[in-house]
Amino acid sequence: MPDPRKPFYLTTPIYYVNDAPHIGHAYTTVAADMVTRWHRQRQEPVWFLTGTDEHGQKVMRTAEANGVSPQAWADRLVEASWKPVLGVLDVRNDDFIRTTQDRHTTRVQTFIQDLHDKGEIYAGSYEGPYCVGCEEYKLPGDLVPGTGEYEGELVCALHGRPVEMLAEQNYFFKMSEYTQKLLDFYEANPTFVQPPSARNEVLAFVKQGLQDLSISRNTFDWGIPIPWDTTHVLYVWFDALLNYATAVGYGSDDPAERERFERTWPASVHLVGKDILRFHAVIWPAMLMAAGLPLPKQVFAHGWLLVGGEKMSKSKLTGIAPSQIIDHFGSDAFRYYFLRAIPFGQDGSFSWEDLSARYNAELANGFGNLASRVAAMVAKYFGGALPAAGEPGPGELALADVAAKAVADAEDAIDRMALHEVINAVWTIVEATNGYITEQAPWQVAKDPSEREGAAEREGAAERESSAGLPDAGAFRQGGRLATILVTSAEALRALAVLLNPVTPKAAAELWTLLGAQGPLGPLAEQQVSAAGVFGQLPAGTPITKGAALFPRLEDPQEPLT
Ligand code: ME8
Repeated sequence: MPDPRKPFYLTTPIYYVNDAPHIGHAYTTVAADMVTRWHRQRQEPVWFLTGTDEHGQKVMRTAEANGVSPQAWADRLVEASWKPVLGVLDVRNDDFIRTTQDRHTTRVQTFIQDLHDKGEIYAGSYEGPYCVGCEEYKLPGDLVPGTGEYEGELVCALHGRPVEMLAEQNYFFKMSEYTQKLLDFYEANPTFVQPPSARNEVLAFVKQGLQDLSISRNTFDWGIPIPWDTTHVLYVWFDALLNYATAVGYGSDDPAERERFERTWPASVHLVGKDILRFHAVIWPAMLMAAGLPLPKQVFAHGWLLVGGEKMSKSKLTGIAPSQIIDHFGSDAFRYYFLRAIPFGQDGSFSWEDLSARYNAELANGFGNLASRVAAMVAKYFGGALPAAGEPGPGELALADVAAKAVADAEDAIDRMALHEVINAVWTIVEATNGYITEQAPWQVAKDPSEREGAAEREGAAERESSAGLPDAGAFRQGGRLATILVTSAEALRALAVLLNPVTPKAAAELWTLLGAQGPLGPLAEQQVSAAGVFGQLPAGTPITKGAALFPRLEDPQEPLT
């Protein structure tokens, strides 16, 4: 039975299959995974779509260079690289669309025929510089003087390579008619394009006035045929943008699929890199307006991963495969690092040194060690069973306040797509709990004879003297200070497991097991974010186990480079 509520529907770009994924692609995908996992942890219905963009000249030329058909090339790359990387990154997408699938191609034809029938498309001719890297006709202002082997030529600012002059008979979409409609829409929907820097860029671009868009090509055939003139194939971007609608049932003959589209569309967020902002924030809404379909709620453009100060890319040989990092640090550390270290929406530089330093300081020493210490103390003083807490004192109340505030701040930040702020907020619990344990010094409290079982009944200094030192496990008093400190610390860890599940799902699951929380509280996935900060959930007697370190310290962080 499908959930009748409208899902939180989030998409990543569909990636070109001309090459294998690098950490730039992985960055968008793990960000999307964190956001959708967070919404799931809120117990909302969620739909998370990713996939591959397989038509166009870029893919066709790569296939030709490798001596295979574009379809065979795409099949190979999708199966060998693009699908497996999702597992490597620990990503839980609900669907994976390929633009060569029938469900996409037939529905795209329905869309384009509809636009044609509505008088939104006309035949014309176009001549201009085309960048195959961008799959886009360029405006004169988009080109820059080349350097090195391209000295004296004008090149694409993004790819640094010469453009090609194309002159073609094409079909055109009357995009110029949407200039004012789009400006009105942006005005009425101030959060449609985010962050503000992206919004400003889009506003400035559209205010110059839009040109009609060439949407077909007839010099090659690797694309979706135009239904009323099969000598043309559809422009790859028109085809690609439609994936967001076709994947959830747009244009299907099947009533169940049509119902799914009604229920799922419009998308809540299209998450993209800033390189493809205009396609998503200008062309796509104009296409939807022309078809009379609802517009997505938001296009969020994040910044670029830079390596050596430049946008990381395979074509410039700065590409790093996700597995180069994950084989050494693990998928949790990969996700945590990129989502916390780079303010989401801004550019950020990747460096092995920064990654190693954060891994050891924050994940191994800050978080992992906290879990190990608490588990070890419950084992040592209470035989591995969580004791009953006593009345909370000021230290306990302060820590519970930190947790409650962290939840509120993280919830606010996720709705603004400030992913780094979400993690910063959650991390206040890690820091405050480490501080609380240092301050409360449970190992000192354990030396206090009044903490021992039966202490109230015992009499005489001599007896107290004789049993000083470390009593046997299980000999400590339920409801005492030591018990209260450890229960409070375990409650902080419980909150962390829930709140970090979207970011570091493997460590969160291990922590849930370590805390023995499944028995009394049920599966981690079913815990509500909003209740995570409320202390007092783990009952006395919950078995706490000393597991392996969540994030073992790495002694040789440079290893992957050698
Ligand atoms: O543009 N830093 O596909 P693509 C951050 N098929 N993100 C990066 C990045 C970097 N250095 N490099 C790539 C396409 N990305 C089209 C999309 S959607 C209807 C069609 C990420 O394979 C970022 O999300 O070139 C960027 O927008 C996307 O990969 C481009 O992937």
